[in-house]
Amino acid sequence: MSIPKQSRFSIVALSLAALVSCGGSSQSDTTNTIAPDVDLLVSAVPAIRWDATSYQAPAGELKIAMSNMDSVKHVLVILEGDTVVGDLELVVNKKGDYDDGVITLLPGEYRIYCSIPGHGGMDSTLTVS
Ligand SMILES: [Cu+2]
Repeated sequence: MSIPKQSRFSIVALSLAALVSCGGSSQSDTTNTIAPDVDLLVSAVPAIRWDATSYQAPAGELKIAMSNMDSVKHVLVILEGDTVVGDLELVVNKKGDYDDGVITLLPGEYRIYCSIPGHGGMDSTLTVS
């Protein structure tokens, strides 16, 4: 299950509002805040999985981000069938790491896959329309 884009942005907006309203000046650079211009967020979660079995995105130029809630390295690539699409390769080495990149996708069915050996379970569907 993926969180609809609208509500994800609302959550970010609420978090920012909360930060501002408490008057703190210690906003940290190390928080894993998702940039508001990300089109698709994929999280690696414990037991070597993605946080959803299917994702959706609009066709065109996409900014894809990966956050690591797991404790091992992951490398996200986009596959069409068994072939890597474009040159997007997102790498997170440890818990809390974040990476993002841009790829242009035509409408179709893709796979969000982790290329680390033994991580074949990290294989979710990406529907671009
Ligand atoms: Cu992995």
